[in-house]
Amino acid sequence: MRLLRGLHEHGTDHGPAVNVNGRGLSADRLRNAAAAVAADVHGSATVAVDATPTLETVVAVTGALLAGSAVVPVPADAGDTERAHILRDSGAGVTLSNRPELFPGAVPVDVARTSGNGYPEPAADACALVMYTSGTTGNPKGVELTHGAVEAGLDALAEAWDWTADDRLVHGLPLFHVHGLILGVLGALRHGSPLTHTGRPRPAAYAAARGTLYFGVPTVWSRICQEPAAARALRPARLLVSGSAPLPAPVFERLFALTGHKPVERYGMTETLITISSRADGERRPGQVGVPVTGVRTRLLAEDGTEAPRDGETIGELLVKGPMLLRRYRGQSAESARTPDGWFRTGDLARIAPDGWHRIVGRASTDLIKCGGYRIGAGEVEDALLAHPAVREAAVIGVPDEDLGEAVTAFVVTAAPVAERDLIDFVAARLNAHKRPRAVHFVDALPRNAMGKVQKKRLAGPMLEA
Ligand code: MCA
Ligand code: AMP
Repeated sequence: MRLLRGLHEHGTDHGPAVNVNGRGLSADRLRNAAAAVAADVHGSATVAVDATPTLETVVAVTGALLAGSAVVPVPADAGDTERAHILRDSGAGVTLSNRPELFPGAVPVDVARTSGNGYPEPAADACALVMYTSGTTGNPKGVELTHGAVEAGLDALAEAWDWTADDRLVHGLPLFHVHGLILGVLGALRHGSPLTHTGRPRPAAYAAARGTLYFGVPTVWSRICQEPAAARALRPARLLVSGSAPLPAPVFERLFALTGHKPVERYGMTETLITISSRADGERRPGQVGVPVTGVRTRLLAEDGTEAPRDGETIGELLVKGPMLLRRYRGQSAESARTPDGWFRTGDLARIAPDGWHRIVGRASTDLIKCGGYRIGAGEVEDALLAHPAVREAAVIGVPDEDLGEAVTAFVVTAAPVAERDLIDFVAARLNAHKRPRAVHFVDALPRNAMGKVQKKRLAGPMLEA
């Protein structure tokens, strides 16, 4: 298939095409195992995949794509409410999982099975993936990405990063988001570069993997810098890439000092894939995310809706346009995902310098939190807390955190005594572990304005210190 063309060009003599947490498959065996999955799911428009960090997930996703189905990765640690929402909202007809206790009736995945069946090539405008991601309020939304969009997004990165079949890609990111799954697995299969997925993104595992191209979120790079021996083992690599959240300038500098590499930083969203990046053959600047990748144009909108100047000073909302944008949100019209002339409003605040370099300076809304590179909606966590019988009111914010970027932090007014630990576990069990608050503060009342709306800015200051 076009999307995974590197997998089909791979011969048998290249060693494992994919290795996840110590278990590998050659390209031939991956093709055959995926074809067996494709035979199981063929005819299902939408297929959910229990996206654990395993070889089974790679085979399941590849197989469902071969069959022409749209793949819905379900977070490996999804709690009951989140799992049920994704399965219902996506309309998935089949789920691929080896955990029937979580997914009753799921079709199991066996990487040792083989089939030689072939399937017709999906159209470029057919949906390849539906990626669930948080908004400021309500349940996560399904972002529909077509085959054409994913191909364009991955090819733009190959161009910017000189990413070829000669690279050996290493990362240990979750297989249910754009970064770990689309860039980190489908990118390797499209560009034909062997992949080592380390199971978890631990510094020692990155060091041992001996890749040429490494992906990480800022928390991963910061933890690698805290283990200098692991960081130094990355010196022979070709390119270290950071994304999903802002890379703090001190981490950039420390990584350079330890590894000899200035990391490439790139910016993107689930809805747009990666739109801005520094380049393998170009400069890298701490605190800046580079220039638009092939096919992408950007705009800055001032608060009054006029075009903001590209003077490196003026801050505006960033808009992006390009062939890798989402088709629509699941269940919504295509128009609701774009401006009438095709731009996507990112909700990120940026500056653009006269030389075209972009700097992301924050988000327009404080209600989207980035914790360890995960996008977490404050409203979703508040709803989960309010479902606990002891919680009367809840407000959630992101508090700056050296390790995680922002830490999900909750303020609650309770109707009955409850332990902080119980509330944290309650959210982890309903939504997922990474959305759990890292701290819960018990307060007598939430600060509200005259309209009754919670004033979150006041939570971040004095109430946190108290
Ligand atoms: C802890 N754990 C719990 C609880 N407390 N489980 C249940 N209930 C609890 N109360 C478990 C967790 O499940 C986990 O288990 C372990 O304890 C550690 O949890 P945590 O502290 O959350 O993990 P961490 O070690 O701090 O994780 C840091 C991390 C992680 C590895 C950097 O945040 C991460 O993988 N981030 C990547 C996010 C990402 O890929 N975002 C891309 C979005 P166990 O370890 O066994 O699971 S795509 C995107 O943003 C765009 C397109 C882009 O630009 O890329
Ligand atoms: P997600 O939908 O999980 O893909 O999160 C997208 C958001 O992550 C963007 O809207 C940004 O706020 C943030 N983000 C991604 N990459 C970067 C980066 N390099 N610098 C700053 N923020 C980033």
